[in-house]
Amino acid sequence: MSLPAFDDTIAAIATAPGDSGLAVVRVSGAGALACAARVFEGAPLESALSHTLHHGWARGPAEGAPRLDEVVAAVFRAPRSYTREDVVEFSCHGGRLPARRLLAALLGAGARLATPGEFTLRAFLRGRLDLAQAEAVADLIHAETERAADLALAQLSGALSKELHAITERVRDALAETEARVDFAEDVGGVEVPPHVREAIASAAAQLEAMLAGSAFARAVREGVHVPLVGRPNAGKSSLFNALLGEARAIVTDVPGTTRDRVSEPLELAGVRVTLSDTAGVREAADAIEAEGVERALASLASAACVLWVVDASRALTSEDHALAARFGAARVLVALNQSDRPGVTRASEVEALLPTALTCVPVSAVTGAGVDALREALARQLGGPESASLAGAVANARHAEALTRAAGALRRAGGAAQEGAPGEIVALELREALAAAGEVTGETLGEDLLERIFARFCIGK
Ligand SMILES: Nc1nc2c(ncn2[C@@H]2O[C@H](COP(=O)(O)OP(=O)(O)OP(=O)(O)O)[C@@H](O)[C@H]2O)c(=O)[nH]1
Ligand SMILES: [Mg+2]
Repeated sequence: MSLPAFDDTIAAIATAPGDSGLAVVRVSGAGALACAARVFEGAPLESALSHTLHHGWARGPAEGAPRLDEVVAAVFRAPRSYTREDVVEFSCHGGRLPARRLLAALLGAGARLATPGEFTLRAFLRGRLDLAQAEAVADLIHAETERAADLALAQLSGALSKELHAITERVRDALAETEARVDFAEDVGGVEVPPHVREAIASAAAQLEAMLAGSAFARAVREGVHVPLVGRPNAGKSSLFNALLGEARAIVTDVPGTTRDRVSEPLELAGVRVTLSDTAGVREAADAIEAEGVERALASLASAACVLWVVDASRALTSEDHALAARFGAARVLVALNQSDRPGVTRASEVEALLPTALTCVPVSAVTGAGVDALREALARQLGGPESASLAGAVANARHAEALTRAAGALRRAGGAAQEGAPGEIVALELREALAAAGEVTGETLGEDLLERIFARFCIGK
């Protein structure tokens, strides 16, 4: 597969199907105005000025074809359009048929059906957006929290690109100066990298690393996180799950081993979409069904960035708690010291002693509701971001984080080599590698297959 040729004219429905007041069908390409004119009964679109609206009727392209809908055509002439090509956007009626009939008419008039994301791909290929901005379009469409939408909008308006550009410009300057010294070694006195260039490299690396430091929370905002509730049978996981959600979603009984299957529900915390899962109590299972549930509970630990460990503080810790604590791995652990309405037996310090990393323990009662708000707040803090943290310029995308980590690594190696007095060629090699990696974010250096994969995430019509 290769990128679609982009000198032809494409059309697609830009709005979601279903009952709605309006739908939008758009056409883009050198032939967009001619194609739109063939299905439009109204003012002559081919001679219409840019940024004008025209009321009229959509109809089939054949001579004498009947009207299909009453529409408004918006004309955008290149390069002042979303794709930088000639574009016509028809607003027609919503519902199942009007937009589909209009699209069929446009295809009959010579347009090709656009591939997913092709309008935005064209905007990227024609230089209206860089790749990080184009990806933000899909992020904005898929955003499920206000904060995720704000993050996508900041990236769309170029906040990330601008920060990166400032860094890569410094690296480019350092590279130019290093290469000049290599090329004219005799004239400028030796091929070693001078101190001010070394400093520029080190500070560019530090800036990239600072951007990456905030990336875990930005990714949580963009992608959402999965938080399983785990613990011994009867600790009160299902009760606490229900209390956190504010509804009686999972079955609660006093029989240990009540929960078998994993039950998941979404919850929004600090602008992050959290998928909370209630799981089976971990113990030596009594039957095959429970054993499968315990297996699933343990499996949920593997993919979780954060775990809510529910401990019944009215009972002593057992070897099962020790065994469970050993399974947490790299996940951040938040402890709910549940059943705090009953006389306490297990103290926070005993639980903390089970894990090598620092823990936050919050006393709660799933039955009285005491401490549940504090637990919600602790979980929000655990997800990484203070409520007020600015996400402008944040690295929210795993692909970006990976590329920038490589760029920072190459800069560190360049700085190290320069420090040791290595020849300028070696330093230049690493600097070029850093620029190539950073360029993958903005799309300056990217293969076609990767572009295809990125734009395949889009919906048709975007
Ligand atoms: N007093 C008191 N009882 C609680 C509290 N939380 C849960 N319980 C009771 O403890 C029993 C077990 O609660 P569940 O929520 O089903 O416990 P679980 O951890 O989901 O248990 P399994 O699904 O068997 O692993 C029920 O009778 C609850 O009413 C609490 O904070 N205080
Ligand atoms: Mg349960």
